[in-house]
Amino acid sequence: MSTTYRNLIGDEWVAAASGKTFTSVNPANHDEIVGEFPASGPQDVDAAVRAAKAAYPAWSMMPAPKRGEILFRVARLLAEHKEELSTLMTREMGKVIAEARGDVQEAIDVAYYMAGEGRRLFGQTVPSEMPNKFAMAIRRPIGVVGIITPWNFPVAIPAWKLFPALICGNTAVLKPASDTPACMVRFIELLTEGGIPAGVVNVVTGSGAEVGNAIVDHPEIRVISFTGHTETGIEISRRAAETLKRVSLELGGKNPIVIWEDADLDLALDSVVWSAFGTSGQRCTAASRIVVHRSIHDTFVEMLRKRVATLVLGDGLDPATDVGPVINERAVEKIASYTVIGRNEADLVIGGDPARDGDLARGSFFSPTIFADVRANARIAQEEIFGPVTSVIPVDSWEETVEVVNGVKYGLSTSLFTRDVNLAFRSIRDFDSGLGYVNHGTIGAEAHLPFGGTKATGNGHREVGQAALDFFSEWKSVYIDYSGKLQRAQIDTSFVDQE
Ligand code: UN1
Repeated sequence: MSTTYRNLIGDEWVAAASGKTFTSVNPANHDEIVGEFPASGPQDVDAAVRAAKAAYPAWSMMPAPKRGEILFRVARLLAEHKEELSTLMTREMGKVIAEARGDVQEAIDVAYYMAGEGRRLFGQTVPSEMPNKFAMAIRRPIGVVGIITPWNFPVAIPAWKLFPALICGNTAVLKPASDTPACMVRFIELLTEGGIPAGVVNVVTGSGAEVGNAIVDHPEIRVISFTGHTETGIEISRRAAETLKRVSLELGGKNPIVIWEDADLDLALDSVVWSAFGTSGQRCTAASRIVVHRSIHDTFVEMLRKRVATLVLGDGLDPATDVGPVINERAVEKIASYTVIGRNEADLVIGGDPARDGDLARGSFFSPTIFADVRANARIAQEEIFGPVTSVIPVDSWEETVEVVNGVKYGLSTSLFTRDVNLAFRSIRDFDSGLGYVNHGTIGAEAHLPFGGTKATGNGHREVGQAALDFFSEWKSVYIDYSGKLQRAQIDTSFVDQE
């Protein structure tokens, strides 16, 4: 089943200069090796940057609507290969097949959206302060961008970053997470089949220390877009400052679903289970805190326990599976270390341990876990666990709710279940986050609105939607004076003075 994959540099698929390799394995079955990949280093990154630089003049000069036409073709090709890519994703990353299809669909959606931007890429035109003078701002491409992506959305997140970068006229060097390189390589193969010219997109697989750092340090790369751990993001920011790169960071979350006493509890239950245990809790937007009015705490915890007890763990390709594996054994250990902490901080309702029964012993599984009666400042309610673990936190008032929601270092996604329209609007105003939901869980952002968060979730940038165009283009303000004489801005104010 295992395949040998290579880096894409210019128009060639090549091994690492060192000849070294690493493998990726199926997290549901460690005996299944998905592929063997180049363990690349700075030399490979440098070759990729040179290829991206060489491709830049032609790609950036191609009219944007034409770049868009290529992206339309790419979108259609991704749609044709949706099932194949989704199956590969489940084998390599573990998420259940329905979710893998959603991941690929998100890439298709972004491809269509950004393809359409080829005919817009709107700039600004404004009236000038002076007579007989024209003023406008246009978008320009920046150059070679570096894209470093995580394993939890191995196709959607590369698409979020790459398609806006391409439509703006940039060329790219991508590094996938070491757990999911096959998804990236297959995705990029389809892009080249769709007609993205050689060198416009380059892929280098390998470790963060070897490949990631070389991308961040490379003087010819002007922009870095990264999704991953907060500590890594801070380190990237620091390193990238040396070469004055523009950096977009999409980092952690500790996302709350608030369930008010008037909420539709059945709806809230469905949404909590989906937001907390979908993707085995390995989403930046996962609901890892369930903030409930104390009057319904015990009722809701019991509803949740009963439902979670029915969830079936297993291989994501099996249609009976509700919850797939976590990404690897290191993740199992990290999650287990938090459930040890949690047992001392709160009531364990269900789960709490790695799942090793029968076939599950072949992979990296963790039982869906609920803690109840959790204090808002407990470690399990403050730190990102990135697994199928959620904490139910009781509150007594709306003021306390706002304090609890905002009382974490992250600010990605927040949600409120209520029938009270006034509270709904208050939550949008008062919850400090980049995504706000009402009567909907914390996951499920769409491709054409900005995605990102406040505080330690990032450094203020947003992905997808129009916001992504701002990140991947440079503004140029243009003034055309057709008065035929010297007009001094801010000095020749006679127009105003005459009044
Ligand atoms: C993530 O949470 O890591 O909003 C990305 C969602 C998806 C993307 C999530 N569209 O759940």
